[in-house]
Amino acid sequence: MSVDVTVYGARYSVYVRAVLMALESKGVSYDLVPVDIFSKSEDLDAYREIHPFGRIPALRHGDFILYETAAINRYVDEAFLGPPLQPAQAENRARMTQIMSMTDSYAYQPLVWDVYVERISNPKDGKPTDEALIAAALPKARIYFKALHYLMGCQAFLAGEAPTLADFHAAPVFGYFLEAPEGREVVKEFPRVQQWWQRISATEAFKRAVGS
Ligand SMILES: N[C@@H](CCC(=O)N[C@@H](CS)C(=O)NCC(=O)O)C(=O)O
Repeated sequence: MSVDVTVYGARYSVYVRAVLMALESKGVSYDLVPVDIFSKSEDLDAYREIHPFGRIPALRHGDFILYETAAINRYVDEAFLGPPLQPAQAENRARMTQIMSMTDSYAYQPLVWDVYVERISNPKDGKPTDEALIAAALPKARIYFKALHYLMGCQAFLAGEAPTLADFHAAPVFGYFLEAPEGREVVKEFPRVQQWWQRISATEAFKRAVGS
């Protein structure tokens, strides 16, 4: 579908990846306009006209500008044709929202920043690793995985039998966490969650979003 859609951000961001997964799943074409949050603050001044908090992503569809990933992805699902990305049934829809919020509140910081950044990204950049941060993050990761294990039950995806916005929120966070050896070890304790990861990471939407 050729429409006037722009995503502002960088492909390395888990939240940008979540939005790209939604757009890819809907078959919506988009331009990715680079915004590097690690650049000097002055470089971000123009971008703050779009996103006053200076975070990525933001989305523009024609004249309509939107930021906050959960809002963007709901809009993408509702504004464009393509397979539904939110469950029709109220309970599953609530689960989807719950898992998106859990991922923001309890998983993003420990899995991405405390484990991935400390174990993988810092050494690559010649920075020291804070082992205490990693050690403190792993029990938090276990709580998150245990909750996902129970919430997803025997369904193929986190909030039903087809991928939803919950999967798009969680998958990029998993992708980074699993680069760390500790991450791979922890996930082995949760076979249902591990099987989900194999399913979601094999989707074209995920592969295109991460640029593989
Ligand atoms: N609540 C925001 C979070 C977005 C977010 O934190 N993005 C990160 C990159 S993954 C960012 O822009 N960080 C820049 C910063 O913390 O200054 C959303 O849902 O879009």
